[in-house]
Amino acid sequence: MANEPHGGTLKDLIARDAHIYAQLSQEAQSLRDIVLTERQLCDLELILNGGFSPLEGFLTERDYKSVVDTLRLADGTLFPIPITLDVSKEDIGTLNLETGARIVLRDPRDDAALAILTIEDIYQPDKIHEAINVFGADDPAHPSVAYLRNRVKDFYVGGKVQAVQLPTYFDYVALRFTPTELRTHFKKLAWRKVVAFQTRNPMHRAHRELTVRAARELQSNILIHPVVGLTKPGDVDHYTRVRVYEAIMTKYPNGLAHLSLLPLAMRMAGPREAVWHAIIRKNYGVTHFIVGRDHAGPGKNSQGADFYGLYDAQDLVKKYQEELSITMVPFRAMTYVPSLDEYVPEDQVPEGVQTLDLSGSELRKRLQTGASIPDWLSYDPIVRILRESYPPRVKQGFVLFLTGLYNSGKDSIGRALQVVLNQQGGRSVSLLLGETVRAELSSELGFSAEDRHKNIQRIAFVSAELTRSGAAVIAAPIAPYEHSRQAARDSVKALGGSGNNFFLVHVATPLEHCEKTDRKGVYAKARRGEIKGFTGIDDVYEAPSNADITVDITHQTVPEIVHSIMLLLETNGLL
Ligand code: PPS
Repeated sequence: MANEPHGGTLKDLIARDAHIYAQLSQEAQSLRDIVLTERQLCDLELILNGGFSPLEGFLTERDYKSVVDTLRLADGTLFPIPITLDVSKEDIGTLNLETGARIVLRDPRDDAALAILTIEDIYQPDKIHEAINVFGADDPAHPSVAYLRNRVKDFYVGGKVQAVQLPTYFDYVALRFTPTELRTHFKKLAWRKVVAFQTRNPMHRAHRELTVRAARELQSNILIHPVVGLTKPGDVDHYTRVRVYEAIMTKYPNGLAHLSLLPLAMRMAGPREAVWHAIIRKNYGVTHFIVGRDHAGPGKNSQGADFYGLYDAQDLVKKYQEELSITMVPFRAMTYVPSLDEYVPEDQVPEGVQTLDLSGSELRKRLQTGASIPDWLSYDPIVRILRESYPPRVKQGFVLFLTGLYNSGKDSIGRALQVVLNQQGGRSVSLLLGETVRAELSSELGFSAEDRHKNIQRIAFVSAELTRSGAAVIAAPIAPYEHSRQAARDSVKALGGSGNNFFLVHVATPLEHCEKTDRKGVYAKARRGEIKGFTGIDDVYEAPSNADITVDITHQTVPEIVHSIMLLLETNGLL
């Protein structure tokens, strides 16, 4: 039988309000609205589906203060994380927010009306106090403290919500179960004991062994319950992770385990978060919950120390074990013992026996270099999925951004590079010459400072998109301004590859040579004033201060230049 919900009743607001659906959606059309942030959307979904039972809305000031100070709602129910709806002072004015007002909460992705909130109060939180109490320190190295400081608006709106509908998803829909659906599923399969495994990372063999070991000890079934809402910045994206989870499910004995996705916005609040996770799992009908080492840990603080002790989360859950009425299954880190071909909790490894470990950063490095990943660590299909999403450097896209004066030789170098890279193979090669871009993308732009900047940002946008798809991009505009080139570098960097994928090549051929060899007579026209604001003549060219390589066709041949650029790519692991 599924576990009791937290507080005694599952607050499935969708089911509760289904009979007034037509009335609520009609009313929603005439109310003012708040378009939710991504995090508020995750929170609202779990309020609506009962995952946050006994909450029926966003915390009022009384509940908020009580949760922050005592880990309990004002009525004494354990609830360790404040679930709040933040708005700005301007929002309060323009939306006319006041006690008693009804307001629609909308999905930011499709504007769908999800719920109607009746405002009970509007209050100004003490964010520093919240940071210290909930996260342990007002330290912006903690992702949720940074979020609180930079993203959370200054006022909170408290009140209950009525449900219109759950957010619509297009990804992994069949794997998204609400608490009610999961409870029905457990009932159908006659699962009486279920141990849940929370994760925000790809799963490997250690996780499979850990969960099976727990099931064996408890004689239970397993719920793999990964977070697909918001996790720690820099985590593996959820698309990749879910493919990994689907692959690992095939490694469990048939009928032992079930995979369901949790649309939670994590706070990385360590011990408090572990208690919160336990409450959520209880609401999903789970009876046992695995808490491992450094559960929901945010990493290092600004002094380089851990925010929480490695087993603090286990201690706090233990403290509330009785009233949580979900049994914690504490786990030590697992380590591989080759002589047993088995993973064993680190505190149970027999004395003197050889063990093997491979750190997360070593695994990332091996993915990056394409080096082999041992069988004892993972499974082939999982490694394949990760390699697909995180291709090694030799498969990643990059941009060679050639900047220089008109007729500096950058077009000839660009064309030669295209041929050499095509000969090398392995990537599609795109050449974006200044004149091509001007004709195809920027035909309405002129040569004012503003238009030149716009032109470069268009090149940057296209280059970043191509790079993301693994192409080699050679761009060769004049690009006379440092800030435009820097913005282009930033656009490509924002893709977050595993190394540098943007190379600024300064074609520093002196103006005198560019002018002397200008067969088309463009410089001559500029000198005569027939072209105004011509780069190098009566408009500025800011020489790059941070070029990755500087070349000059008065000193080097085109093949020599191409060779030096290819060596730069090789040094960066791209060839
Ligand atoms: S920029 O500054 O990066 O946007 O310039 P770019 O897109 O590379 O364009 C260079 C081509 O435009 C012709 N042209 C000018 N260049 C510089 N300054 C002025 N005022 C100007 N007016 C026209 C220049 O001759 C290059 O032409 P192509 O077609 O490449 O020969």
